[in-house]
Amino acid sequence: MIRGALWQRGASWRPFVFAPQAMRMMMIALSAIFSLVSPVLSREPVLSRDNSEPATTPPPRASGTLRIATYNVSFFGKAEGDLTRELTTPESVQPKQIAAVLQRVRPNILLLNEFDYDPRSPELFARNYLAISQAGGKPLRFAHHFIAPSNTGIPSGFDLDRSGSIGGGNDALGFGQFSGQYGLVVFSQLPIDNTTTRTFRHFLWRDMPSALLPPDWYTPESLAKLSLSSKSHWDVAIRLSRKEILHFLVSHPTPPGFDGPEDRNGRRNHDEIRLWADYIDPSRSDYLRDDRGRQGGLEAGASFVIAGDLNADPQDGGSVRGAIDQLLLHPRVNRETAIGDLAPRSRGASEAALRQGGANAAQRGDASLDTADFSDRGNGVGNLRTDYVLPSSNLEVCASGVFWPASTDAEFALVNDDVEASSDHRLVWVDIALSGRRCPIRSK
Ligand SMILES: [Ca+2]
Ligand SMILES: [Ca+2]
Ligand SMILES: [Ca+2]
Repeated sequence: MIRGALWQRGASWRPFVFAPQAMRMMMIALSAIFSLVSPVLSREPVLSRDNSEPATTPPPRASGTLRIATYNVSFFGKAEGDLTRELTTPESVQPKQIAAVLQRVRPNILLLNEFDYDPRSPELFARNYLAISQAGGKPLRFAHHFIAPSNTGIPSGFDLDRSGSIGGGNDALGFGQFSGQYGLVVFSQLPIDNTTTRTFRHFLWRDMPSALLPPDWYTPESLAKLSLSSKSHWDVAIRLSRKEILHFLVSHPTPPGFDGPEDRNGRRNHDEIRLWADYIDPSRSDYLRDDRGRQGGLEAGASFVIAGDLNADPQDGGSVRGAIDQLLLHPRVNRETAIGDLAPRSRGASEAALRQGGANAAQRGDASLDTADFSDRGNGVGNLRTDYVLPSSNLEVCASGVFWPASTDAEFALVNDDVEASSDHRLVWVDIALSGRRCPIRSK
């Protein structure tokens, strides 16, 4: 009954409607792959599926398009070096599951959030997990990556949370138990131009005009130290051709909770999102200064994709009202992908909200847009849309989706639900047409 209703809804919003024949072939192939070669699927997911439903695993991207993804992978350890040690062997369950998801979606450009900072870790993950077939997937290779330090866990030297003592995660420049916890990394199959790439780790919150700083909370001395970015903000310059750059604008603003009535984290989350809203607006970006001292933002006409776990849902959860609308309603952001027909969705998210109930039942947002499976009980906020891939309005978007399998899909074993298998977030992907190329014809 419920499945039927979901499919009715699903049929109207899928960006692609596949020919039933091709769809069936794909589902049959997928079933075969999963039943034959799948050590990670030993949890015996329910395999009986209605073959007319869209697959969680997206179709291969069309030629002349580029697939861009963001994924909060929850790769954080309890202490410095934990993740690096884990990635040194190819046997750890969580990275195997994450790599299995990535091998299904097969992005060309990828941001991972919550990836503890260590310059050695990206290569270890690439070599020991992505380059090895996981659950029947094809190995996935990225020739390039970008990683840089994060503010998380770096002591500020001030009592930022006003607990009465100095020390611990809440008094760090960004919340974290050790330096670089919850960092980020970008993987790319296209070259990264390191000279053009910019970072905004050191930019001070107080230096943002009309910053939303909590009134009477921070001392002037602490504000002279407190960065706006809780991790870092990077403009990673991806080289599409000799002349063309795609600016991959990545970040991971602090979650809006874990504070008091002063809402210092909610306010910082708002302004961390605002950094990109200002950066892409030449009339508002003059004040920005990157870590190498270069002033200003992105020139008009540049192509960009904003990506990351931005910790803000347009309708539900605890972020400052309008925080994410700074980007979703920004004139330079592709509106169809932000709030229109091409906003990334999944049938699995709708199904999860219904099945899990609790806080989800009282929410206002469209559950099919959710990207994070948060707690639904007690004070839990329920499932939210927190992860975004937002191309600029001058880019043509061909397709999009969220890798969120329904409980009846074979891929369900790859994601957290009642069992912690991989991450509490889901991968979000968007396909864009390369310049001079058009999207394949879409049927609606
Ligand atoms: Ca403190
Ligand atoms: Ca949930
Ligand atoms: Ca929701």
